[in-house]
Amino acid sequence: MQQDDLLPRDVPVRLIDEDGTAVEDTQYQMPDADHLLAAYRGLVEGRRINDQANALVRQGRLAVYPSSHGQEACQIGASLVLGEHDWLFPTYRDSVAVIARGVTPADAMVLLKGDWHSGYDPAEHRVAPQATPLATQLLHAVGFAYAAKRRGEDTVVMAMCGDGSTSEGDFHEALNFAAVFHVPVVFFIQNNEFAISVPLSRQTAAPSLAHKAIGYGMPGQRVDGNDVAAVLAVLGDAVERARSGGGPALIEAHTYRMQAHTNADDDTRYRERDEVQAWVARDPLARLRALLRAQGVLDDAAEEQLAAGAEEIAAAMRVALNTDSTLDPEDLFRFVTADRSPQLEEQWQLLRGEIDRTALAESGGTR
Ligand SMILES: Cc1ncc(C[n+]2csc(CCOP(=O)(O)OP(=O)(O)O)c2C)c(N)n1
Ligand SMILES: [Mg+2]
Repeated sequence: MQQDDLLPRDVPVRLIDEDGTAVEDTQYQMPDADHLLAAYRGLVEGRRINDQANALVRQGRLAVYPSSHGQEACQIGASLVLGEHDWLFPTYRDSVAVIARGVTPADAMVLLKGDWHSGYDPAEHRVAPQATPLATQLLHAVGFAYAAKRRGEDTVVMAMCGDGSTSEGDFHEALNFAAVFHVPVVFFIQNNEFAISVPLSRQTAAPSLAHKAIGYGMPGQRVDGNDVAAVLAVLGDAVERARSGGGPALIEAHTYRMQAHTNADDDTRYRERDEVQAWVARDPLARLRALLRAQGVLDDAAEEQLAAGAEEIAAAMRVALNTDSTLDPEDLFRFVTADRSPQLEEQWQLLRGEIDRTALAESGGTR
C-alpha cells in the first residue's frame, strides 16, 4: 500500500451530523434503512441496559459497572458489522457489544457481579471473555485470528480497547505481530478521552491514536464514535478488507465517557461539568433518531415498541440479578490447571480451614 493510504483522515469520518442531517462522503456510504433501524434498536436497548446496571450497582446486586453511556454507537457498531462466525474480543466496558452479539444481559453481568470470570460460553456466541487486564485481549485476538487464518477459515476478529490501553506494551506487540503476519483482525479503539482520571493528552503525543497504524504498516482511520452510521461504514469496510486477505487495520472512534469510570470513581474530581455537558449535544441516540424520524423510517408506534422491548430486557435483568447465586469457593481452584499442583492444593486447604472456622463461629461454636 502507498504511505498515504495508511494515514487516517485529519477529521474523523462522519455520516450523520450533530443535528441528525446526513453527510455525503466520497469513500463511505450511509448504511441502508434496515441496518440503521437495527442499530437504533441496539442503541435504545444498550442505554436501558446501562441505566439498569447502574441501578443494580446502587442496590448492591452488581459489584461494579463500567458504564458505556455515550459509547453505545461504538459498541453496537462493532457488534453489528461482524458475521456469525466472526469473533469479538471485548473489554470490561463493552457489555453492550457483548449483549448485542446475543449473550443475555444476566450472563454478561456474571463477571461484574463477582460470581465468576465469565458467565457465557465464548464459543457459543463467538465472544471472548471480557478482559479486565488492559490490552491483554489484543494479543489473544491476534493469536486467535492467526490460527483461523492458518486453518484456512475466513473468520475476522474485532479486537477492542480503550485510549489508555494504547500505552501498554501488549498493544504494541499485538499490532506489530498482526501487521507482519497479515492477520485478519480489526483493532478498534474507543477513545473516550480518559483512562480513569488520566486524560488522552497524557497517553500520547501523536496527532491521533489512528496515526499509530502507519508505524506498524497497517491502515488507520478515525471515525466519529457517536455516529453509528459512520462507525458501521468504517468498521464494515475494515472487516471486509480483512476477510478478503487485506490484513489488519486500526480504527479510532472519537467518543466520550459520559459517566464516571465505574461506580467506584468520582469524576467530578478531575473534569469540569461544562466539558461533560458539551457532549450531550453529540448524543449517539438523539442523532440517529433525528435522521430516522426525518426520513419517516421511525414513527411513534415503532418507538413505543422499541421502548417496551428495552423495558422487558431491563425487567429480566432485575429478576436474574435479584436472585442470590450459590457459589462453591473450591471453583476458584478447580479450573486453574487440569491437575491441581501441591501449592494450589495447599492454598485450597488453607481457605477451607478458614471457611470451616467462620461457619463454626457463626453457628456459635468455638474451636
Ligand atoms: C494491565 C492493567 N493495568 C492497570 C489496570 C487498571 N485500570 C483499569 S481501567 C484503567 C483505565 C483504562 O483506560 P482505557 O484503556 O482508556 O479504557 P476505558 O476505561 O476508558 O474504557 C486502568 C489503568 C488494569 N486493569 N490493567
Ligand atoms: Mg478511555
